[in-house]
Order: sequence, then C-alpha cells, then structure tokens
Amino acid sequence: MKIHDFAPAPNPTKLRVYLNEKGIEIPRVVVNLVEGQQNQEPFLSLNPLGGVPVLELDDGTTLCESLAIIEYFEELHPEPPMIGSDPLERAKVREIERTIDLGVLGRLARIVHASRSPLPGVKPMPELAERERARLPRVLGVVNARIGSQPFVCGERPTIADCTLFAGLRFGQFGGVEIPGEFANVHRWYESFSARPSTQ
Ligand SMILES: N[C@@H](CCC(=O)N[C@@H](CS)C(=O)NCC(=O)O)C(=O)O
Repeated sequence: MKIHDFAPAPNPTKLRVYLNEKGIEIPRVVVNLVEGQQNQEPFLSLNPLGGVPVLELDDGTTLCESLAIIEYFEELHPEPPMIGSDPLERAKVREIERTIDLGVLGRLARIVHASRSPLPGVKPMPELAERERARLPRVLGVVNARIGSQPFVCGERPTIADCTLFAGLRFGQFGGVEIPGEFANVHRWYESFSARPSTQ
C-alpha cells in the first residue's frame, strides 16, 4: 500500500499527522501540485478529481477522500482510539472534526487560494477571500470554546479533530492568514500541538 501525498497541502497533512499519531508508517509517492502532476497521468487514473491524498492498496483499490482513508485506518488499528471510544464520544468527535474541516480548514484553504495561491494559474479572487475571511471568526469562536483549557480539542487525548485543525491552521499560516488574538485557546493549542513529533 502507498499514499500519494504532497507535504505542504492541508488534506494530506491531516492524514499524515493522523498516521504519525497512530504510529503507522506507509510509503509515500509525491504528487507535486505546484508542477500540476495531479492533473496528469498517471495520477489522474488513480483519482480523476485530481486531489491528494490518495491511498492505493496493493490490489490497486484506491481511496480518494482524506477522512475515508482515516476512518479505514482507524478500523484497521483501533488503538489508541482517535475517533472516541463510545457512540456518543465518536459522534462528538466527528461533529467537531466536520465543523473544523468545513469551517476552518476548507475556509482557510479558500482564503489562501483566493488571495495568493501557491498553485500556478489560480487567479486571485479578492471578494471571495474577503467573504470567507469574514466568516472565519464565528467558527473559530466555536472551536476556541470547545478547546477551553483542555490539552486537545476533545479533551485529554488527541483525536482526528486535532489533526484537521492543525492541518488547516498550518496551511493558513503558510498563506499568511492571521488568526485573531482573541482566540487565545486556539493559539495556545496550536503552539502546543505543533511541538508534537507527529507534526514534524
Ligand atoms: N475532500 C478531499 C479534498 C482533496 C483535495 O482537494 N486536495 C487538495 C490538496 S489539500 C488538492 O489536491 N488540490 C489540487 C488542486 O486543487 O489542483 C480530501 O479531503 O481528500
């Protein structure tokens, strides 16, 4: 099995941090997004949508959604649990992970690509960037409150919500998007999570 990956991109980062936290090692193939390899063969035959990450199994089966890949590994390697240990805990972890993915990671990615995308040929769209920027504080407020004084987003141990939040914030930082200082718990969490070996 192997993972088609591009280190700077947020969705592959989410998966990589998850695998590192679990101690799972999988060989990687770099798909250079800046060179446009995601839109060329042989990659397009693996994922016609032209996105990374992609998990390719030894029999040629592919999985092309980061969360589906994570859930697959979580079923194969349930310990330590990173999506909760009982039905309600799992639902709460998935709830906040989806909130973070759609509201923080996805939004920061749109802001970065609409203002100064690292991908060639992506034209700046200042209006889109501003609209997304204006919507960020509300979801950051929810995440900030959820973290509170806890070490991780969902409490005392890391979950997939931490992997997604880290991937989103790191890409935002790379693209020069400032997280307002009022979200002090988010800042404290980011500093602490960034020091974990899984993010290196
Ligand atoms: N929902 C997919 C998104 C995959 C995706 O769009 N990945 C980005 C990198 S974060 C990509 O490959 N972009 C290439 C492009 O837009 O050309 C997932 O979570 O895996």
